[in-house]
Amino acid sequence: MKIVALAGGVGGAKLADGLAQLSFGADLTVIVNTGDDFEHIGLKICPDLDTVFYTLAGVANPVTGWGRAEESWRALEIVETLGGPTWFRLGDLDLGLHLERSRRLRSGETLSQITSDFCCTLGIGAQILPMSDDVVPTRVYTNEGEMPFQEYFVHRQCHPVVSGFRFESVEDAQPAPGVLDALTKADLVIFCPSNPWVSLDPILAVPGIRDVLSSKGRIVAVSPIIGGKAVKGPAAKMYTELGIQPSALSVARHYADLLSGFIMDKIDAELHESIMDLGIETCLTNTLMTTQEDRYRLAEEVVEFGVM
Ligand code: FO1
Repeated sequence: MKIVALAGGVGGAKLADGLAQLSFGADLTVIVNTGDDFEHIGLKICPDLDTVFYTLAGVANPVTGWGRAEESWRALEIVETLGGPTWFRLGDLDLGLHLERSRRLRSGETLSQITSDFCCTLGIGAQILPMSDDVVPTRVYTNEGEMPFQEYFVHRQCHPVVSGFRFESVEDAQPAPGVLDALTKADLVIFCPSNPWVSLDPILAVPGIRDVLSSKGRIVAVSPIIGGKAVKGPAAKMYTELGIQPSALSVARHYADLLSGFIMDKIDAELHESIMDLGIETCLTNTLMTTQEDRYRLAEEVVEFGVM
């Protein structure tokens, strides 16, 4: 069976990891948001791509979810001593990847080629694809003006009041090689539990992707909102500021035109009927992925439900 997962950062990476552990791991393609990518201290940083990559390679930092396990921060200490920017924390091991990727990008290789090579080197069986090789930076509209995503999210810790997002130049972007083909051939497409507005919307905005998805019968989404709260990150604060109730129902409504099924936590059982009223089949289960076993169990349940 061919499965395609659309993923943003930590939540998406965890479910993708569970899917990769299923016996058909080699037939898994993960399409990853690159709207969060930016240039920092002269290097190209691809936070969501790297979170998926490190998680599937089994080397992700278990505390933060992003960056690497057993990290050290000597280089960052020197940057700080020299008066450079340290608000975006790049560890020594992590820096190795950014240096090598930046070098190859400068020599003219594409992000998808480089990602594919890195996956092979680390023995990742699943195919990880950036949504596009083109640069499509997410810009955030706030009460303090428009700003780049990482400036808002990490530097300003989401304090500015957000009123919307735009994905710069997305209309001119092309899906990365393999993206449309994987979606066309997929038996099941899974929207991972990532923030719909900032992690999956950039992917859906790349020309051609939504068109292919519109013609697919089997698309399921896993809610990143459990009991009105985001599992990780400030999604609930964003929702409130955008005038959206932070709930699994809002997530289901957001994707309603594309979904055949929706997986949400048992704690949100009272929303079940409202989601069924949208014409979407729902599955109630434990969606919190605390352990490695949780990832695998949820992945199994999502696939079983999705192909039913
Ligand atoms: N998130 C933070 O909150 N603080 C950081 O210092 C930080 C550094 C960082 C370095 C590499 C990387 O791949 C990710 C990093 N992230 C950091 C996470 C990341 O920027 C966001 O969680 C995503 O962009 C949202 O999905």
